[in-house]
Parts: sequence; C-alpha cells; structure tokens
Amino acid sequence: MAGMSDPYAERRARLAKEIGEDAIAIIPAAVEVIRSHDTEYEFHQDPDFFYLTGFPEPEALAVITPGHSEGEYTLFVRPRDPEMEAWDGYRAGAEGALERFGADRAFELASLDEVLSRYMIGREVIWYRTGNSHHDARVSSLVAKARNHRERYGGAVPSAVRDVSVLLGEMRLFKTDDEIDALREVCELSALGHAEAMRFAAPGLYEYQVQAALEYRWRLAGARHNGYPSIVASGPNACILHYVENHRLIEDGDLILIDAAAELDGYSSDITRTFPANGSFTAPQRAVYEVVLAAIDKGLEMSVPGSSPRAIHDAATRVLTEGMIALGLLPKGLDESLAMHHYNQFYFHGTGHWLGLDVHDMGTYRVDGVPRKLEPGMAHTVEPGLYIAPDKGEITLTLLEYDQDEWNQRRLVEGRAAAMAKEAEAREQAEKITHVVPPEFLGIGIRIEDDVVITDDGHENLTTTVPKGIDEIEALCAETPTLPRP
Ligand SMILES: [Mn+2]
Repeated sequence: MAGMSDPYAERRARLAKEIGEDAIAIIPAAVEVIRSHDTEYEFHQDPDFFYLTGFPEPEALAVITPGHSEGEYTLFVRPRDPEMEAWDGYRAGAEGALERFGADRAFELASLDEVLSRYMIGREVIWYRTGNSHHDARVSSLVAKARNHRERYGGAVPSAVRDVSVLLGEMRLFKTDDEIDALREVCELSALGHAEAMRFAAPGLYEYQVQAALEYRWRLAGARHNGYPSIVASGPNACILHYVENHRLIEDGDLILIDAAAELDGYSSDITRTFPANGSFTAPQRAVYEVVLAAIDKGLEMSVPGSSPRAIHDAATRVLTEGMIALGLLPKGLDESLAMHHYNQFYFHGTGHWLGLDVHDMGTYRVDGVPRKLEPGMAHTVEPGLYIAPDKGEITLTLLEYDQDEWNQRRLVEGRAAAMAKEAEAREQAEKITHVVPPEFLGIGIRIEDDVVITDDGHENLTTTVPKGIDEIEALCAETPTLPRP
C-alpha cells in the first residue's frame, strides 16, 4: 500500500505540505464504545483518521511530522496480543502498520506519550481537533511538558493548537475519481435496497420487517454496514424527521418514508423515497408528492458548478411554498409566506448536505461569510420534504417578516437565550391569524432524496436506479418481492 499511488499517502503528503515543517498533526482513530455491560456498539472508524490512513482498528493515532528526518508519518497502534486477538479479532500491530499501512514509523500505544513529547520539540503549531475526551488531556499535558523543555533548553515548542479537521474538511469536500467510484457503487447498492423495500412492503407488516428486506438486499450485494440507522416511517411517523424506532404496524392507505443507505469502503450513500404501502397513492398523497417532486427536480436542476447549496435550498423552499399555497396549507401569497417563514410549519430542515465518508460530510457551507459555490468533484444530497403532522389541523401563523440570517447572527452575537427571548417577544407582539389545514392532508409526510456529484458541466445523479416518479413507483410496488413475506 505504500508509495505515491496509495491515495492515503497522497492525502498525507498534501496535509504535510499544508501544515509545514514547523507543525505537527495528531489525528486519533475512533475508540470502541460500550453499549451495555461488556458489549460494544458496532465500531465505526473516525472518518478523518480513515481518510489519511485506511487503518481500520480502534484506539490508533496518526502523527504527521513534515520534514522529520525519520519520516513524516507515524502510526501508534494496539499491540499484537494472541490472547486478545483470539477473543476480539486480528490486530496489525506495529509491524503490520509499517508493512501494510505505509507508516514510516510505528509504535505500540504504550509508548505514545514518550514518543509524542519528543516529536513536539521544534514544532510551533499542533494541528489537532480538540473536544476529543480520550486525547484532550494528553495533548494539553504534553504541551505543558514541552514548555518545560523550552524553559530549560530553549527552542521552539507548540504554542498554538489549530483544528486539523478544517484542513481535512476542505480536502474531503473535493472527491477524487476513486472516491466518486466508491460513492457511485454504494449508491447503487443502496438503491437496490430501496427498490426491494417498495416490492416487499405491504399493510400488515411491521416497519422493522421492511427494514430487514431493505438491508438484506444491500448486504447480499456486498455492503457490510449501513451509512446511518435506517428510518422506516409509515403513516404519521413520516412527519418525525429522525424516526428510527421502526416498530409500527403498517396500515392500508399509509405512505412509507424510507431514509436509509449502505456504507461501502467507508463511503456512505443517503437515499430517501416515499411510497404507498398498498401500492397506490391516494389523491391527496399524490398532490403532496407532486409538490416535493417538483422541489427535488428544481434542486437537481440547480446542482451545477457556480450554484450553491444555499441557492438550492432557497429555490426548493420556494417551490415547496408555492405548492403549500396551492394545496391550501398556507393562506397568504408566495412572497409573504416566504418572508414570514410560514412554510416552517411543514418544511423545517435544510435541502441537502455534503456526502462522503460521513453521511453529513465534513466541509463548510460558507466561505468568508458568503454561501459556498458548487465546484466539480463536490458530492451532495438534495432532499426536500413536506410534513403535515396530524396535529396541524389548525395552525397559528404570525404576520411578521424577518430575515433568518439576521436572527441567526444575533443569536451568535447576543447569546442564544437573549436573542431567542427577543424573537419570542417580536412574535408575541405581531398580529396572528389561524388557518384551518384541509383535513385530507393531515398525517402525510413525504421526503425525496437523491445524491449527486458535481461535474464540469452539471452533475451526475448517483441514485436514479430507484425511481421517484409516481407511475414508476407504483409499477415497482406492484412487482413480486424477491424475498418471501412472513
Ligand atoms: Mn440526507
């Protein structure tokens, strides 16, 4: 794996160049987390660490020391231990880290403090993401030791800690061809699962049984892990954004919203589809669905270089709001409904996010205070929705125009509690109206989500294999499932 054709080595070299020879970068792996008593949650490697190392084991730590005479890349790993390995699985050990993971030097974790404190000498900046409960104390105590060293012997020692994930987030935002291949593949597998769920789902099944069919399909196709916990939300549960209980009995006439995807080689897909449990949309479901479909079409159309996630969100929100007014969900005209944020009643999340090693991938959405422009190689999702919760039969709307960006800014400047008290007061003083929502729409929750990568002249949609048009969905629901129903 060593050598410059190794993508991990290329990334480490870029990071080393970026931080320079007066700096050291420390990037810890994830640790195992206890689920209960002596069992652990499924292990998931830290994406920043994985991006630089490809090393799959917990507890390890990567150190980058640009220009160091003994090499730039040191890996600290768990020791080989035949007894532990018989229980918990294989460990590469220091030797494996050198031979198979391209480390210039490798040590067992026991020597971490001693070696790391030597590495800090002569370095002025530590690139490290604070907020890591396993390593924050270690890093600050090593900095203190290094200061002592300077007082006695002189020379540079670290006097600043900077967030390495800012640099890595910027690197991770631009996918290489290999990364785009990985995303393409994991989206394909995830789409297989969604298609199977449309065939398999039926009234009388529990949501978790549909979840089993969905995940069975992509595991069978080669994906060992989910990108995130599957959301299989039938009926009114679709109005709960992160519903993961998946324990409701699916009823005739329900819509089923599935937000779920596989992970492959560390890369996550992120797909949402909403379809009728019995295979046919009702007229009100169809009407709401068409609004969300128009919004995602708009967002996809705008997924081109030079556009921005913010512009996509604003445009999709506009299409959704037009639809809400046309359906009678909102009483005012388009401009007022937007300026007064009345659409928040039924649409209250962003329209997308970066996608990669994290399902909500690292990378900033603003640069120098302005919305970030899309560029070739960026991957993101487009996921508008409408959620008409059962308790929205009569809604109260405030006739108050405000700029959400300004309000958010004030929350930062004045403090969240103080600013929110002002917001509440402004709402309190504003005129209010009540509006009766047409009852046939109550309990309908719909989200549609595709994954795209920006190309030189537009985008590639990675999730077209699972349909989102009404006729195509109904046709797929009518197909015989490949799995037997219970
Ligand atoms: Mn998403």
